[in-house]
Amino acid sequence: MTVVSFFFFNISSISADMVVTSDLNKDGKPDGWSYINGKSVTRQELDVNFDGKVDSVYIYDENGKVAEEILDTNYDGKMDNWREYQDGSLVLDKADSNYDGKIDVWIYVDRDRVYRIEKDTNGDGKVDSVIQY
Ligand SMILES: [Ca+2]
Ligand SMILES: [Ca+2]
Ligand SMILES: [Ca+2]
Ligand SMILES: [Ca+2]
Repeated sequence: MTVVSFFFFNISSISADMVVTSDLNKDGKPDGWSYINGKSVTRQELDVNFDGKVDSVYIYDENGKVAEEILDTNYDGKMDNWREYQDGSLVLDKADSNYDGKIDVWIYVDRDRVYRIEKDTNGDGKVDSVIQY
């Protein structure tokens, strides 16, 4: 009896917070991972170019809207674009435009309008160019 109840305890804890994988190109290898907490998807990871490395991560808020996107836009295995959303709207787009591992462009958005762009043009990690709209 003890063994059986322990088994059921494990099953319920898995279904409360589980990962569902998908295989979009049907090559037998997973390329999509959905993290589900209760009934809502909290996070999705995708391997868009099917090279075995996750290149797109989507994090969802409690209303099911995208809260954050993390992308590997040149598919080198390192993330280079971070987009933050508030209530489903883009507010900050951070990019590593030269793919050296350091963020060098910050784009601030308010109601679909870019109002500020900051850049680190010499790669020292500090903002040295600001454009304000
Ligand atoms: Ca696949
Ligand atoms: Ca990939
Ligand atoms: Ca990259
Ligand atoms: Ca950079």
